[in-house]
Amino acid sequence: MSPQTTPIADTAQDLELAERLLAPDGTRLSNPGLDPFVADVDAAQLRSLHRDMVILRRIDAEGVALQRQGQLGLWAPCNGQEASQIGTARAIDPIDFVFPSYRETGVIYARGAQPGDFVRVWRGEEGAPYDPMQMRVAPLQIIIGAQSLHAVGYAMGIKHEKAPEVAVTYFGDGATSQGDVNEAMVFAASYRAPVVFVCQNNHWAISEPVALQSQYPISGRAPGFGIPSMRVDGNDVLACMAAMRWALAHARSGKGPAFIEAVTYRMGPHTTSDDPTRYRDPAELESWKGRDPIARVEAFLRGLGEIDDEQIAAALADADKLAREMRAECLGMVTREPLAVFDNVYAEPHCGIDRQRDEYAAYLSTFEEA
Ligand SMILES: Cc1ncc(C[n+]2csc(CCOP(=O)(O)OP(=O)(O)O)c2C)c(N)n1
Ligand SMILES: [Mg+2]
Repeated sequence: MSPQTTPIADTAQDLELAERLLAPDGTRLSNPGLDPFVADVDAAQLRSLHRDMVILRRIDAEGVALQRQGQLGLWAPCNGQEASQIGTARAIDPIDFVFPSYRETGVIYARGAQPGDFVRVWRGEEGAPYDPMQMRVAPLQIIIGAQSLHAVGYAMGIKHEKAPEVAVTYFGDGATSQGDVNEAMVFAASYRAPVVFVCQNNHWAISEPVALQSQYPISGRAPGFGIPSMRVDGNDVLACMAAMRWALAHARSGKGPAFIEAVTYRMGPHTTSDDPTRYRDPAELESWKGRDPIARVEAFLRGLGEIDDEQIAAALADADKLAREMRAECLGMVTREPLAVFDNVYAEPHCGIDRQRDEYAAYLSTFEEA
C-alpha cells in the first residue's frame, strides 16, 4: 500500500464534501444516508424551523443594536448560522444536557430561553443568563473549547447512572485546535460516553481562517479518535436536523460519541468589538450571501406551495414582538451595586474574598465626590 498523498489541503474547505438535503436554491436532493432521519418532517415542521430561524435572526440583530446603543457590553452575532443552530438544537431531546459556547443564541432559543435570557450575561448582570438546570443548558462558555470537557465529564456520569440522556456540546472550528477539545474526544471515545460534539465551522476563528488550522476537513479528525463523524452543510436546516438525529441516536444507543461538522459561515463580525473588513475578503462574504440558510428553506417551501407571504409576515411579526420584549427586559434590568460581585462566590464567608471586597470598596471610594 502506498502512503496517502492525496492533496487534502485543497479539498478541506470544499463545501461539496458536505452532506445536504436542500440545494442552495431550495431544491430537495435525495440523500439515502440522511433521508430516513427526516422522513417525518412535514411542511408544518419545516415552517416552524423557518419561523425559528427568522426569529433568531431578529434576536441577533436586536442584540447588536442594544450593544451599539450602550446597553450591552458585548454581543457575539450568529447571523448566517441559523440553520446549523436551529436544525441541530431542535433535534435535541428535553432530557439531554447542552454545553454551548458564547455564540449559541439559537441553541438557547430552541431550548426555551426567555427574552431577558439573551441579554442578561452580555449586560454583565449575572453570572448565568438563565437557570442552567431548568433549561438543561450549561452557562455560555467563553473559554474556547472548555465546554467539551464538561460535556464529556457529564456524559461519563450519564453512563455511570445508566440514564437515557445524551450530552451535547457546541464549539467552533478554531476550538478544534485547542487541547481541551482533543482531550475531550480521547476521553469520550475511551469511555464510550454518550456525547455529541457539534463543531460549527463558520470559517473564522476571530481573524484566523479555518483553512489555516485545518489542512484536512475537521470532521475527518474524529475517526482518528474512534468517533464516527458527519460533515453536513450547515446552511441546510433539514440536513442539520437529520445529521443531529443520526448523532443523537448513535450516542443514545450506547455506541459512544458522535461528531458533526456543520459547515457554515459567520456573516457578521466575531463580536461587536471586531471589524472583519480588516481581514476578510468582501468577495467571500458576498459568495456566502447566495447560500443564506433562511432563503434556502423558504425557497423549498415556496416550491411546495407550503408557505405564502402572509405566513412569512406572521413569522416576522413574531420576531419583532420577541425583539421588543428582549429590549424591554434589557432596559428594565436593575444593575447590582458593584460590590455585589463578591456575593455568592463561596457559600461560607471567605477571608480572601473579604480582602478583595475591601480593596475594591477602597478603590470605588476614590470616585466619590469630596
Ligand atoms: C482558551 C481561550 N483562548 C483564546 C480565547 C480568545 N478567543 C475568543 S473567541 C476565539 C476564536 C474562537 O473561534 P471558533 O472556535 O472558530 O469559534 P467562533 O468564535 O468562530 O464561533 C478566541 C481565540 C478564549 N476565549 N479562550
Ligand atoms: Mg469559527
